[in-house]
Amino acid sequence: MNGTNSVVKINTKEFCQKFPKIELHAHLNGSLNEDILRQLGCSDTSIEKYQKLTNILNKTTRTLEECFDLFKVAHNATKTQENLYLAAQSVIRDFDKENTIYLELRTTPRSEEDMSKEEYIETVVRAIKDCKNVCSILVKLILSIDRSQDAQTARESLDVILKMKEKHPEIIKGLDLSGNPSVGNFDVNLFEKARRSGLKISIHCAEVKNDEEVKKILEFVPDRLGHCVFLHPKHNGSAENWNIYLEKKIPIECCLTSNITCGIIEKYEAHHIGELIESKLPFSICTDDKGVFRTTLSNEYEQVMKHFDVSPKRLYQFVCETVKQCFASDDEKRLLLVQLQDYYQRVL
Ligand code: 6MZ
Repeated sequence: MNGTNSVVKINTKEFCQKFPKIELHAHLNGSLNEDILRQLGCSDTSIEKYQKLTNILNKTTRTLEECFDLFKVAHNATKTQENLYLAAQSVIRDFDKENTIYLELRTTPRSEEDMSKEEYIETVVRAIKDCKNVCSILVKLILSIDRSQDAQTARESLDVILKMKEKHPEIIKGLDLSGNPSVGNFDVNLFEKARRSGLKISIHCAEVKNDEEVKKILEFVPDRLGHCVFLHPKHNGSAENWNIYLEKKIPIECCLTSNITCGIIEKYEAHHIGELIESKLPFSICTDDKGVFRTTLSNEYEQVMKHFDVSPKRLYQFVCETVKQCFASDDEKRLLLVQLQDYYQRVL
């Protein structure tokens, strides 16, 4: 496959498997597959429940509530520090095995009977640090605020997150707003405080149609946005919000299989990543919840190549652009680019 005008046919699946990939939007508990859940001691009955629930995702009509019910199974399996540690490590290893060179893992700190929110974060940080001994992937952590939390709980969560960020500034890089998009709202004050404290911000945006909230989020200008399904006017977004977006050009984390499986986009070809590619707007290709939606990062890259006629060289250019959107340090970004360039010279 040497030369830019190469006409040699490639096996897209294999190519995407080997390609050095970047993942910017992966929820820890949503990334757990059935094998990991079994290893964590999930009983056959709860695995069956998980399978039954994931089957819901194959129905043509399903509600977002049904999709969000799935996370409860994983949450039950990660209630102890020991299981949470194993879960985080296995997710990192999965991404490493499929040649992901950089991962921003995100998770919502929970307090459980035997684990405080602080211990939750400490456990995930430990898993990330320990993975350095066995994996070559670079991993950073984004902590999430669940939008269904009441204001007081969200403020308390942020205080814990900021305290832990002071302790592990080389790992904890960002704050995310996630959770069922039909519940709760975006509290700008909370995110302004986080930004002042040096955290980068990524916010789930326009996963359901809610023009008023989308406007508030865009005017806050987060570092990145998740999903943005109902943002482009072609996808029922308001013209006003699209114009604000065009001024800011905030990178969008695109999760194709997730959006299709949740029933908010009909098929891959209809995904708004098509408009982003066409208008040269910044984006990244991500999995969201590879366990729940039964996907891999290689598969997401493959679907983009197949459905949007993306050549290997174009994919390489997209991923180099994605490096700029990472919450890593400038030195780390330079190293990621070197890894990509090295791959380009050897293979493309
Ligand atoms: C919004 C989502 C999500 O944090 O327990 N989450 N929030 N939209 C989505 N699209 C489908 N997918 C996952 O991982 C699971 C949690 O991530 C959020 C939800 O709050 C879910 O409970 P953690 O590791």
